[in-house]
Amino acid sequence: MAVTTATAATFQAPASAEQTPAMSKSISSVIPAPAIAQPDARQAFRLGWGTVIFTQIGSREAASVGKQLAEVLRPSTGFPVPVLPAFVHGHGISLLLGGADARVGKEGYELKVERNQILIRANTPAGLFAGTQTLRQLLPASVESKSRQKGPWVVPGGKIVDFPRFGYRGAMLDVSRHFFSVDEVRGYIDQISQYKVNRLHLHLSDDQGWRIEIPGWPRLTSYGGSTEVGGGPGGFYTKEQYLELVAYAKQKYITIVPEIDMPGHTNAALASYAELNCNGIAPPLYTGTSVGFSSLCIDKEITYKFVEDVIRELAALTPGEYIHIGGDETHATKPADYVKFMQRVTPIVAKYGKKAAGWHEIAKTQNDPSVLPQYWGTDDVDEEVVAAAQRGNKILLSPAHKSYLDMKYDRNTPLGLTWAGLIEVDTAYGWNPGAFVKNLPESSVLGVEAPLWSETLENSDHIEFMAFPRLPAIAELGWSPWSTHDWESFRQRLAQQGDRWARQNVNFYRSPKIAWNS
Ligand code: TNX
Repeated sequence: MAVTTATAATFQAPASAEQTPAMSKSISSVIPAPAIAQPDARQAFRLGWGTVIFTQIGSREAASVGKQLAEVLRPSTGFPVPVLPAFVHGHGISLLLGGADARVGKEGYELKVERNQILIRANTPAGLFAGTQTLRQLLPASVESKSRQKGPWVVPGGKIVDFPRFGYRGAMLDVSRHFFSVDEVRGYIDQISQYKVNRLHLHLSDDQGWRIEIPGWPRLTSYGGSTEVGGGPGGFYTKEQYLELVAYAKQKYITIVPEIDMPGHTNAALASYAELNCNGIAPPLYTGTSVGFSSLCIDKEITYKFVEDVIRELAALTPGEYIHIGGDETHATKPADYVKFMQRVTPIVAKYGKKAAGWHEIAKTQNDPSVLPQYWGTDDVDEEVVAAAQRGNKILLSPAHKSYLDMKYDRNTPLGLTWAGLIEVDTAYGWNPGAFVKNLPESSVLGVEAPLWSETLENSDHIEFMAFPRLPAIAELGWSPWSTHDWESFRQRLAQQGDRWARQNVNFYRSPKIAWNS
């Protein structure tokens, strides 16, 4: 077994094959770095008019993965790229279920690139999808163009056996501070799915806006969703729109994790329903960016009727196992009340068949080992999180000074905040989730998540500028084995993404740390 460190230099162009720009890259030149990659300089596959995508007979999902791949390939190559059930193996790209290396597990895949065929094998359609994302990156960047481009369309030869280090590889989008439309969220899903991210956490409520319809509480959205930071019109998702997002994400093997932040960060709800306030008076809507001034009323029974109605609905809309109940920055809730609230609310999540995730402050409120604290601290010490792990809880890592995509890159970054520091792409890449929090063993780490808070972000251009190139750095920390971790290798592989983003119209930040290829 050859474990490469995914350096760009390992590939030698074969004497017999045509020299093309694509040939300067190796089968390991992708993000996230593959677990195991063996370049084979004697092999290379060239896409042509006759290239067919063959998909596992009888699997609708394999067919859908094949179709999604064809939809990337057709506009730029101009080739017809039919997608057919795999009765025959010809000159083509085969997506097959079963028969893969045992190590690939549930989300991994095996990819073989030979002169006559490309073969992706996996145990699940999710694995096939992951394999096709690798394949995209092995083609020239121009394959990402929406219009016809000149080939040749050469894929470097060799074999990959690939599988994730962590099961939870997340991105978070704050759709409360500024609202993002269904199309804007879809766009982000398209982008993050290319880096094998498998969770999208949506921060659906905060002081500035409530963004998801809840039966029986119509003012949450009609009033509570009617504005955003800066006083713009805000918005919200109807149940149908939200389910559309869930289904769209599912096609790309991403599970949406919904968050309703409570008991703090609740001004939008408190403004919508006076009865949720201890004094019975609804505060005005809020369009500023302060935090920590609002709280649900811990001693009122209606609070728990409200919370249960919300959790019941979120659970019904959620195929995944987690509902995120927030719990951060509750400066307007007395510490004892916070504990009381969480101890009452986490069992409601269980009642509807889900597990509770929460910002890491939740760790101090209970002993339930199914709760998932999300660590967002700015250093590597947290005794309460470590104590929770010792009781059996899994921990999700989002250290703010490393993984917060809303922090500025440097002092001149036009968007973003600075409270957790300046985060250039080498800082985002430079930490080991398995050994980051002191005394928190890798076995207790469920995975990583890169949050994108939107106080300063208003549209997809803004989202993209903050997420790229840092999101791929966090995605690699979540997927690739630590043995592949190497800044030099990463920065070379990252440089090759620039042209891909340009072709996809992704408004990325041209970090001066990277020698971009376009
Ligand atoms: C802290 S991180 C928050 C958010 C802000 C974010 C801005 C966390 C759990 N809470 O309310 O949007 O900082 O970076």
